Amino acid sequence: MNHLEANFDGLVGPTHNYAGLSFGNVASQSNAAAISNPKAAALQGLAKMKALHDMGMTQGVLAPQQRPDLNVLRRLGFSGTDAQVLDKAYREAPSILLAAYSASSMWTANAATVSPSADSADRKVHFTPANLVNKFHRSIEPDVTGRILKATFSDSNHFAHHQHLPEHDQFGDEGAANHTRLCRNYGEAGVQLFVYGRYGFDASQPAPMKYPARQTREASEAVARLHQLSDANTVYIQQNPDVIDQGVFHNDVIAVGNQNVLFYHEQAFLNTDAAFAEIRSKFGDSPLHFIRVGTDQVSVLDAVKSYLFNTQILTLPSGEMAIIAPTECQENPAVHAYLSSLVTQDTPIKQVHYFDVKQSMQNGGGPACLRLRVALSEQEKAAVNAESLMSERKYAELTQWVEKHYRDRLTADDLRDPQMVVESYQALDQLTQILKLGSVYPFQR
Ligand code: SUG
Repeated sequence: MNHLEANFDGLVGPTHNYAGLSFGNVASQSNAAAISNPKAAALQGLAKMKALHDMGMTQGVLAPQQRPDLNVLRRLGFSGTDAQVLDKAYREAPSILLAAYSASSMWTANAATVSPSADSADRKVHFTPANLVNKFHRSIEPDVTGRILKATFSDSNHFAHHQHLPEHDQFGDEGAANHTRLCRNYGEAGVQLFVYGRYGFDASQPAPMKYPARQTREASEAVARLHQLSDANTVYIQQNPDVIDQGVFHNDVIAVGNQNVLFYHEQAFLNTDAAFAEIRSKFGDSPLHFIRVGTDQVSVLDAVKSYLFNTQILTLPSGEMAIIAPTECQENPAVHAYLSSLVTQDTPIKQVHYFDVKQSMQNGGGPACLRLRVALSEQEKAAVNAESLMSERKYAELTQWVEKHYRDRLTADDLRDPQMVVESYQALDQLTQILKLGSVYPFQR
């Protein structure tokens, strides 16, 4: 039976803005208060989805969250009509208002961890939404994420959904941003790499000094248990705390894997040799490519600025691998030189395609942040909500929907406008019809 890896990208929501909410994420902090363009952001994301569809990939789309989240504002004591809630929050606690408006669910690499059926004991595809507890604006995502995932992958014969992990920093979980899977073919059992930034329960272990480590080892272990993975197909690796302190807030900012390729910066991990030996022994006998980028080739600073490792590595229908990179990689001389030479070397990666996702990049989200990978058999793919899959028609519908509902300029001041709530909820209500998701949003219940 044929197996494939689908990418489910997050559709950028109508309230996309730059709020500087993510301490430790350099781009988010340096673009705080910049003027955003939600329409351009959503169209950039859709153009990438459509391009991957046109390359013969299976491409899906995940709906954004309901924003602003007025329920969380009410829970925090802002009362009255919607307009009063917004106005009070704007005047008394603008940072909280910004958090309630964040369109951060676009970065679906953080939506959940997904394990394919080939690795799980019950032969189902497992999903655990990430609790994202390290950042308030993201910690309000997992319930609705769970609903969207259940509506998209609803067939319980094939898909198993878990509740997000308990909401505490000791179980901080950021989903697939710290998880990658190596395998020979998508349908064969593989090795799932869980990369953690620190231990939640053992303060004597190494940890970053300046910026937070969002993912804990204990969270990764819990997800592996829930997904019924065996020791033979899991490897845990600690992220190098020094690179977290240089702005590598998720492992997918410094390493990315696909099938038998692990593309990584030499400073990405702690105890790299031991971890790689374990990967080799669990992977089995066939060729495995560890593509190491040295600091002399690309510095950590350039990797963070260009998002060289926040690229997608795709296996195209021809069997060749391609890198999907942001245009920032083209603009950075060291990174561009590296990528141009990479495709001429003896590795499976033979193509590089550059995409403009600048609206997302300015908040620290590259091509790989925007997608959640789901490896599927043909049968499992047939069980996915068909309206969530990209096609010529779906692309046209979604583009029109964005053109109709989205603003092309948003500042922090605009967020006190009650009309934003009306506009955003109307757009989302229509989206659930386009994607045939049912009532996934609290305002629809
Ligand atoms: O969680 N940025 C996101 C970016 C997530 C990127 N994801 C991966 N690397 N997988 C974050 O830091 C910024 C929001 C703001 O500042 O407006 C933000 O949430």
